[in-house]
Amino acid sequence: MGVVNVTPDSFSDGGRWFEPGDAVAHGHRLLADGADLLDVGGESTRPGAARVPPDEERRRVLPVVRELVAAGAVVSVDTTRADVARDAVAAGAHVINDVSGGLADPAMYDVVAETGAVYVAMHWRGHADVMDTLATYDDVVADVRDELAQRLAALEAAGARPEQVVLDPGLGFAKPGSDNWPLLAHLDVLQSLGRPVLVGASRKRFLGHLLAAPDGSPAPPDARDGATAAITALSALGGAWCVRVHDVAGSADAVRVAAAWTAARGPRQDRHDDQRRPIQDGEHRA
Ligand code: PMM
Repeated sequence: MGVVNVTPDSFSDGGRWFEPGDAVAHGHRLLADGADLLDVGGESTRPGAARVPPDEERRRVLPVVRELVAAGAVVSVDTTRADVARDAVAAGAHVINDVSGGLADPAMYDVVAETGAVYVAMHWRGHADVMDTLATYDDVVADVRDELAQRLAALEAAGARPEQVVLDPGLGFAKPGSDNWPLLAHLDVLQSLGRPVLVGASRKRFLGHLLAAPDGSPAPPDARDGATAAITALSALGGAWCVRVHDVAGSADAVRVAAAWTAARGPRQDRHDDQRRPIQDGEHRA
């Protein structure tokens, strides 16, 4: 999933594709780089960000969704607002990507049920202005799993089909740096809920801290793409359904590496078994 942020203030690429024409051109570049899905968002979720009025969010995302869909792209809309999600699906979006998992807008699950769109339910505890104060966990992996299980149950209660739902641990959302690694290392725990998992690690703060300079200053967002691609490879090996990234080319390569790696494991095991089997009469072994 390639990120198309139509915002003036997203943390890593704010303002670069704020004009609809620039956003559409960026979407085309991401498709050429190997994206299967384009995620169009009009509201920054960076820590501390203020909310965008609904009409402004609509004005930002709908023309871009419409144009990319018309060009044949599979598009998701990154929104926490039910009305924006409904309008984006009417404009051709296939996926609703809701970083609040439905907690920001009580009408969201009705839109999911009524449209039948794929719905990404991300783990979330509060809007960007307060999320850093809500980051207390007993066991971050078990707590995120349990809170996502509640979202899944609430979606079903609202009439959505479980097959519509993709789950996301919400890396960096109400999660300090150290809490992100156990979530990545235990994707299987989220997968135990029976739904595909999406990973959104791209260029996030915890990678800036991992790659900090000797004086402790975090690596800037655009210096985090190598680490992002490494997480893509590991997520693919861990069974993730999708990664949401800014630099699609690096992650598409990482997915190819993971696929080649996985493909090489099975036959090698067979060959070992084959080598251990006693030679039969008339058999030649390489
Ligand atoms: N992260 C951001 C925005 N949208 N959606 C999902 N499903 N998962 C995420 O982790 C996620 C998201 C924040 O990153 P950005 O400001 O670069 O878009």
